[in-house]
Amino acid sequence: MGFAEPPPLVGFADVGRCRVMGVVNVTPDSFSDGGRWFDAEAAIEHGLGLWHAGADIVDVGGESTRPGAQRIDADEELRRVLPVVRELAAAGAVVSIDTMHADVARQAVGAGAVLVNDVSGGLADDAMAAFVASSGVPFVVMHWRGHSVDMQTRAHYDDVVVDVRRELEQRISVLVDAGVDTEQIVVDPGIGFAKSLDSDHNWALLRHLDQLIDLGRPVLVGASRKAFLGRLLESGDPAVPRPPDERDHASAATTALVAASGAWAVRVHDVPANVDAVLVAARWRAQA
Ligand code: PMM
Repeated sequence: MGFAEPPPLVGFADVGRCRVMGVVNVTPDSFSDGGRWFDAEAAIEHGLGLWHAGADIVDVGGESTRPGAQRIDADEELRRVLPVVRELAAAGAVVSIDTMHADVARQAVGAGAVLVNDVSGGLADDAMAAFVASSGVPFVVMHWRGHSVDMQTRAHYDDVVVDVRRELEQRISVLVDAGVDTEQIVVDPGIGFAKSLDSDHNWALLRHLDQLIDLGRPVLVGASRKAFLGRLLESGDPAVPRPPDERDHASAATTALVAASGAWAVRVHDVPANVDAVLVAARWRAQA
C-alpha cells in the first residue's frame, strides 16, 4: 500500500510514527480536566509524568477553550503557564504553548517552549503572525471560527470537510503573506470547535482526514475526551453522555485510526494508551 510520510516541520525530525502530545491544562475549567492541575506545582508534576510516560511533546495551556468559556487576559495566562513551561523545559521536555496571545507565546518561547499551538490559528491576536514569523518556531493553526463563548452558533457548513479545508488553506495563505514560512505550519481540524454533534461534523473530519493531509502540511488532531466521544458512548434512558474521564479507551481508538490515516500528532490526556495506539498505527502503515 505505501503511505506518504508527513512533510517536514522546522525543528522536528521524523520519528517514523505519529507523535503524542500530552495535555497540561493549567486552568480551572477545561473540557475534560479543568481544575485538576490548576496550581503550578501540580501542573509541573503532571507534565513531568506525561513526559516520562512517553509524550513526545507536552502542551501547556492556561486559557480554557471549552464551549461557553470566557476569555482571560494575557497577564493572568502568563501567571498560570510561565512557571510550568520554564520547569518542564528545564527538565528536558519538548514543550509547546497553547495560547491565542502573542505576548504569552513570546514569553513562553523565551522560557523554553519550542512550538506555539494557537487554537485560533493567529486570528485572535493580530500580533501573533509577526511573532511566529520572526521567531521561526513551528506554529499549529487550528480551524477556528470565533471565541468559545459563542462558537457553537457558528457550526454551519455546506460540507464540513471541504469548508474546513478551504478555511485552513486561506489561513495558511494569510500567514505566509505575513512572513511565516510554510514549513513552520501544522494544521488541525479543530475537533469540537464550532462543530455540531448533531451534524456529525467531528466524525466527518476524522473520517476524511486525508483531505486535510492533502494540504501538504503535518496534521495535528485533538480528539481526546471530547464531547463527540461522550455522545457516542452515552447510556441510560434518557441518554447521558459518558463523562470525560471515562472516554480514554475511545480516545485511544480514535488515535489509532487517525495515526493510521497519517496524522502527524495527536493531542491527548492519557499518554501511555495513546503511545501504544500510535505504535500500532505505525506498524500497520509499515506493513506491505
Ligand atoms: N483542543 C483543546 C485545546 N487546545 N489545541 C489544538 N491544536 N487542537 C485541539 O483540538 C485543542 C487544542 C481543548 O481541549 P481540552 O480542554 O481537553 O484541552
